[in-house]
Amino acid sequence: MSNNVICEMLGIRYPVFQGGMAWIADAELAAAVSNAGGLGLIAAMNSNGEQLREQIKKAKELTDKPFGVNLMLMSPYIEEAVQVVCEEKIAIVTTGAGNPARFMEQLKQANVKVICVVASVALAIMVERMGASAVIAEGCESGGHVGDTTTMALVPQVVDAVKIPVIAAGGIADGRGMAAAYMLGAKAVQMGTRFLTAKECNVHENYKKKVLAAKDRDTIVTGKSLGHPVRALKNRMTREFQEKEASPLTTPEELEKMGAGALRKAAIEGDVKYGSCMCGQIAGLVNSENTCKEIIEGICRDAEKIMTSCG
Ligand code: TUI
Repeated sequence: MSNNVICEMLGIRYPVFQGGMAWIADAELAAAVSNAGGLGLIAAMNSNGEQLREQIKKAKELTDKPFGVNLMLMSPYIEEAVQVVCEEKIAIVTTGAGNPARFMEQLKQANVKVICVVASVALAIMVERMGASAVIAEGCESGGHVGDTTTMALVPQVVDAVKIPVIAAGGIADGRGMAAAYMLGAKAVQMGTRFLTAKECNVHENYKKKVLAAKDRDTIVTGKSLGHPVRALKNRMTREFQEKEASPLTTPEELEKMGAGALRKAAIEGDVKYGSCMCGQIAGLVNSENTCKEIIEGICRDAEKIMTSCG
């Protein structure tokens, strides 16, 4: 992808970001994506300051290509994570699940390029003013914490509202999705679900198998009543959560307790019945386990082919 504004800004070969999936996006996955020419990201969510530093050190050993850290703004360790990112001279950070305002100064001072995940035009405009280098417009097709606007509707509206480059996320897993994102004005794509089944992804085998077997209507959003809606594969956990959420007898504390630790349970322990298998709506399209190199090269090749034949 020559002359791509995101590739030039970040020093990467292909305009493909790997989502910062909590409990899943570790140094090995990030390095594999970066070695394949995309932008790998370590999820800071998993770890406190020292654990994050360890992951960063490991990624530096595994790749000499640029990689980044994803800061989950609701994380209890967020302050430590920002500090470690600055100390370790990480060049690129993505932020998600909130407004990054209180960390922008510190990150910019440390020369970190900040790329914010936004689910609305208003936040895109706000982070551009605060000095974000780009925004990731993430539609509600995504897995995990979601907003309420689709990728198809969100991306062109964000593109029109800001001057910084826009990366599209949510519902993209192949060359057709990438080409569609370009048509909407995005300059790059971010994928989570597709990399969840990558050979180099260390997520528990049960979780991977469940994603590979998933069909189009197999995900559901729960947690709206708590103010943090989460998309995951339907299972015992989401059904019970849904029932409890619909009952006037359930307190928010009870629901929070059900959700706490559920992602770890699925991703690390492999409990795909009672754990939370966060996953995007595009899972039905993800049917094979591939290396990060195969995924990235395949998608970029297919997107180019489609766009050339469009004329
Ligand atoms: O952050 C994500 N996806 C995530 S975070 C996560 S960890 C988690 N675990 C349990 C419960 C909740 C979270 C799993 N998946 N994606 C990026 C993203 N950011 N999607 C939507 C947003 C977003 C939403 C609102 C960004 C900003 C925002 O702004 C609100 C505000 O304060 O203006």
